[in-house]
Amino acid sequence: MEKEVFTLCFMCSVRCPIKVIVKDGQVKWIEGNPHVPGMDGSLCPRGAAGIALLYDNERVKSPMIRVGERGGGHWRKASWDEALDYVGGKLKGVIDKYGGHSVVLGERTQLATHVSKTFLKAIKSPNHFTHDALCKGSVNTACRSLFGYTDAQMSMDYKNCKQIVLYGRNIFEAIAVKEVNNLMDALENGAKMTYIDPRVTKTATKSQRYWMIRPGTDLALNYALIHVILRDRFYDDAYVDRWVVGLSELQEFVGEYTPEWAEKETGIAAHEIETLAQEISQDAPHVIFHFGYRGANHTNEIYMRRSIMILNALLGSMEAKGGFFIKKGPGEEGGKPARKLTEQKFPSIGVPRFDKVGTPDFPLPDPAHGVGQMLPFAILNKDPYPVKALIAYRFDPLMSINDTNFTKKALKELDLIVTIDINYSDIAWYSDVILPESTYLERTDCVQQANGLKPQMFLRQQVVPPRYDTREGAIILKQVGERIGIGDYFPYESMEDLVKWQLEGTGFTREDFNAKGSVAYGSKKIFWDRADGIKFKTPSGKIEFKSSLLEDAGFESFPEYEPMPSPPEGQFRLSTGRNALHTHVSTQNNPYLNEICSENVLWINDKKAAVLGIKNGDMVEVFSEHGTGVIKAYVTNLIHPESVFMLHGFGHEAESATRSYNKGVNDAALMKNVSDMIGGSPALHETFVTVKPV
Ligand SMILES: Nc1nc2c(c(=O)[nH]1)N[C@H]1C(S)=C(S)[C@@H](COP(=O)(O)OP(=O)(O)OC[C@H]3O[C@@H](n4cnc5c(=O)[nH]c(N)nc54)[C@H](O)[C@@H]3O)O[C@H]1N2
Ligand SMILES: Nc1nc2c(c(=O)[nH]1)N[C@H]1C(S)=C(S)[C@@H](COP(=O)(O)OP(=O)(O)OC[C@H]3O[C@@H](n4cnc5c(=O)[nH]c(N)nc54)[C@H](O)[C@@H]3O)O[C@H]1N2
Ligand code: SF4
Ligand SMILES: [Mo]
Repeated sequence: MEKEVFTLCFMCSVRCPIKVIVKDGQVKWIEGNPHVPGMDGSLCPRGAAGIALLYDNERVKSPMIRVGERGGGHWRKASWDEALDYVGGKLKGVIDKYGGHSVVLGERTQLATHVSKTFLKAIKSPNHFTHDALCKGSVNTACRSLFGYTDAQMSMDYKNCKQIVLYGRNIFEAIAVKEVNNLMDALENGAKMTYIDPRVTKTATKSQRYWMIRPGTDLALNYALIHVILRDRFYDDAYVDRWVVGLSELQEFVGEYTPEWAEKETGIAAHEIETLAQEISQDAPHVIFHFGYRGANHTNEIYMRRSIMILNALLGSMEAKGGFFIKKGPGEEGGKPARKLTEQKFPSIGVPRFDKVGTPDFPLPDPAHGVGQMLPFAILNKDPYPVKALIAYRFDPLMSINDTNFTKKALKELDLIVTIDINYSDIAWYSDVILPESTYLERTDCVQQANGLKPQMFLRQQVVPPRYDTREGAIILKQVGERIGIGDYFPYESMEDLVKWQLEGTGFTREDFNAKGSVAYGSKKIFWDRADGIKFKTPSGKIEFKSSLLEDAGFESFPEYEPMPSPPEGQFRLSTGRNALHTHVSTQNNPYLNEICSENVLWINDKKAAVLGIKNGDMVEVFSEHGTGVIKAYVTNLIHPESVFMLHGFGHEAESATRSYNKGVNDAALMKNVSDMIGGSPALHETFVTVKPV
């Protein structure tokens, strides 16, 4: 018997809508949901490898309780009752002794995030954090400082853009399928792409203009672009007049940042900067200066991300066709969003967060996400109070927070580490208990509220029953909750119950999702009127170049540019990123993907390599003051001489994941744990490394 199920991919967090074909109980085929514009039946390589995840026999197959030393790799199988009782008992002990706030839950934002937040609120812990700060916290803060919306509340109309500028936004390798398809359509219709990166990526090869920028100097480039646009009055006068606060301050500030000045800092010719400014303003407002997906590079990241959005604002691209738009929610169509468990009443908390977000020490990062990389500091310094238990839910602090040795040292201090994962991740390997979740093809999940030009809801629905003794995350947390006396906050017995509860009052039913996997609140695309109808959420109701968010917290709107240091002789600035074949730290053990890409290599400039006596394919030692690794060199002229690059997510330590164990190098083990202390992102590209032949 054959059936078709419409659901959502989860080989990465993009959650592309997919169609899955099941024959005789086996998943045979996955493709992009043909009912969803922009998917067009397509998938990325990771999405196609979802079948290999389902049938991977190296997943975590039942609850596991550690025996012996933490990280020693000795486990015993446990029943769910035993594992849940064990976790409940330990958690209760920690909460009774140190208070609910000594428990931290870190997760990759996902559909059941409202369930985890509920769990923490119920135990009076403010300490929920997501991956967001580690990925793009400074983009989030930059957007709030200008528009009053987070980056996640905004998006881009790729399909209709006429020019797009990408700052290391490697869109054709760091993939979201709809974005790729829509941008390809735009390019086929004559749109122009400018790509800026110290490394020639696949996206660089598809662009009309590529600039091999000196690493870390994008802000200087943008100040020069802004300089030209203001000097030559290329900006959209009427739009800026209506919507912008602080133009004259900006004008005065960028006066000294000429293209000739920027050429010296960035290595990009002044006349090229002039040409881009002129050319792109002719296509305004149908232009996108992309604010970046991963905005976690340097300690001044918030200002770099602000500079990108200032360029968009000057050319009037907010709420323009082919520009940026603010995502519209169901309220725009008179509808109601899906319910969340966090709408319940909770006891008040009364202590600050472990990362001090929201206090004068760290006022601006988004408290809805927190700043995860502060966890090792909070644990080791017992500041603001002792943290004693960690629940890692679809998140791996050992590979995703920089300076793995330092993070490990901190985690040693904890009384309890519980991991909810599908794989033997490094954090699972380092935990006390692993509670295995069913994979996305095996579970129904919470409703996805998908705001956009057209507000919609999507549903991840179970395609096949779990192959092993695994459960859904929202059920696991409820069952732990029942053991510590907070069960009443989880008013459901199954995921089907929870979905029905979420849909109450929306006017839609569970059955409405069967035909296409989604429901829509209306049929038209909603753009607000650019002349007078844009609802910015800043205190002024305008785009704040001169930002009240920053200035009220004691920070400048326009800080002077500080030159980016070149690495000392013999060293390189280490940078990191993705390719199309892997998701962060998750997929390296996937049988299909591992077969095509099983280890990372170190990109190094050919001239620099020659001086060091390194040939293509040689094994090299790469080290920083934090860690060391041995990796294969990829010697090429496709990378700037100051930079070396490695893919993120390799060098796994979990031995049970045999295909990825000890393959390649973990970038996080080399990088230092420093942050943009205004915006909230870690500064992933602030580490210099030495490279030596072995
Ligand atoms: N050094 C360095 N650090 C980085 C980055 C970098 O490039 N270099 N990138 C940063 C960025 S941009 C991001 S977004 C973060 C990402 O950081 P993470 O969120 O930690 O990384 P992921 O690989 O997305 O997922 C982590 C875990 O989720 C598990 N998982 C996958 N699917 C499921 C599921 O269905 N259920 C459950 N319970 N678990 C599942 C995986 O097995 C994996 O262990 O890392 C950031 N940190
Ligand atoms: N296949 C795949 N796709 C993904 C993901 C995945 O794990 N795998 N993850 C998703 C997530 S969570 C994220 S955050 C995005 C990340 O998406 P992106 O931000 O587009 O991609 P990264 O691969 O992190 O790439 C960073 C790029 O920045 C370049 N770079 C380094 N230094 C500089 C510099 O100083 N200036 C400039 N302009 N560029 C520089 C690097 O060479 C690299 O090519 O991808 C998303 N899509
Ligand atoms: S981008 Fe690829 S892996 Fe991510 S959800 Fe879409 S198809 Fe799945
Ligand atoms: Mo990310």
